[in-house]
Amino acid sequence: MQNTKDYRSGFIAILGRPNVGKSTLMNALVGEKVAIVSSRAQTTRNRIMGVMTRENLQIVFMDTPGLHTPRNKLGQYMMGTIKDALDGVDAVILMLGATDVRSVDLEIIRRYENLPVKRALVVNKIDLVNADTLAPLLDKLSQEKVDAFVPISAQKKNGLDRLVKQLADWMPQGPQYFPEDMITDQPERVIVAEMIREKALRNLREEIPHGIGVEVLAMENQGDEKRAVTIHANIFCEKESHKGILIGKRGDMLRRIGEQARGDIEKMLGQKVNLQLWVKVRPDWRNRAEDLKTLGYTD
Ligand SMILES: Nc1nc2c(ncn2[C@@H]2O[C@H](COP(=O)(O)OP(=O)(O)OP(=O)(O)O)[C@@H](O)[C@H]2O)c(=O)[nH]1
Ligand SMILES: [Mg+2]
Repeated sequence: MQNTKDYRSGFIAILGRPNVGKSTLMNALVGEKVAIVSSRAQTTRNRIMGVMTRENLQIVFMDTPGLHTPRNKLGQYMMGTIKDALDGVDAVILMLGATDVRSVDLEIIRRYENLPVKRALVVNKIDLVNADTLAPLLDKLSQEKVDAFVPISAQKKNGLDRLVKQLADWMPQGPQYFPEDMITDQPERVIVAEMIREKALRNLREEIPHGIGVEVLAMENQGDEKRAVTIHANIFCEKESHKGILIGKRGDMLRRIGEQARGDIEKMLGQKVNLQLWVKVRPDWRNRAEDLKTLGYTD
C-alpha cells in the first residue's frame, strides 16, 4: 500500500437517467466488467463499487441505478442506494446520452447543483450521433453550470483519458484505500447472479425483464480446480405466462440464457461451471419485503 504525499485518492458517484451508459463507463474505467450492461432501462439495481488504480492514483467509482420515479418497493430501494452512494463522495459524474437528451436530464443536473463537490457533466454515446448534429448539441450542453464538461463514448473508449485526467486533478491527497488487485466490493455469488440476470435481460422482451430476479442458492466445489463448480440458481419471474416464455419451447430459452451466463462465469472464476437454473413464479415480488431480502435488495 502506498501512502505518500504524491498519492491522490477519492470517491466518485456516477449518476444519470436509466440506460445512458453509467455501468459501461465504470467497466471501461476499471478495465473489467464489474457491473452488468443491457439495452433495457433500469438494469443496475444496486450501488456497485468499481476501483480504478493507476500510478499514484486510486479512484473509487460508485455506479448507481438510473434515476427514475419508483413504482414499487424495488424502485424505492434502488433510489435509496443513490443517496447512500453520494455519502462522502469527492465528486460526481452527471451522465446523459447524446442520442436522447430529455428535459429530465437537465433537471437532474440542477438537482445536484448544490452538492458541495465537483461535478462533471459527461455526454456519452457520441459515437452514435453524426458530427452535424453533435456540434450544436454539445455547444448547448456546455452552457450548463458544472465544473467540467466531457463528451465521451464509453463503449468505444473515446474521451476517457481526458475524463480521467480531469477527475484525477480533483482528487485530494489521500491513501490507497484498496489493494491494487481489488476491483469491486461485490461478492462472487452476487456477480454470478448478475451475470445470469444480464443474459435474461438480453434474451427476453417487453415487460418480462423488469420482473426478473436471480438468487444463487449454492456454489459447490469452488476453488477445486480439478472439478467443475456446480452453481444452483433460481430465476424469479412474476407470472405463470412469463415462466413459460422464460423456459421456452422444449427449454430452449432457459438453455440459451444458461449457456451464455456459463461462459461469463467460467471466465470470471477460471473454472469449469455446471449451471443448474430453476424458474420460480413469485407474484408481485418487487413489492414483497421477504422476496426483496432473498434477492439482496435490502440495506
Ligand atoms: N453506441 C454506444 N452505446 C453505448 C455507449 N455506452 C453505453 N452504451 C449502450 O447503452 C446501453 C445501456 O448501457 P448501460 O451501461 O447498461 O447503461 P446504464 O446507465 O448503466 O443503465 P441503468 O443501469 O439501467 O441505469 C447498453 O446497450 C450499452 O451497450 C456508447 O458510448 N456508445
Ligand atoms: Mg447500469
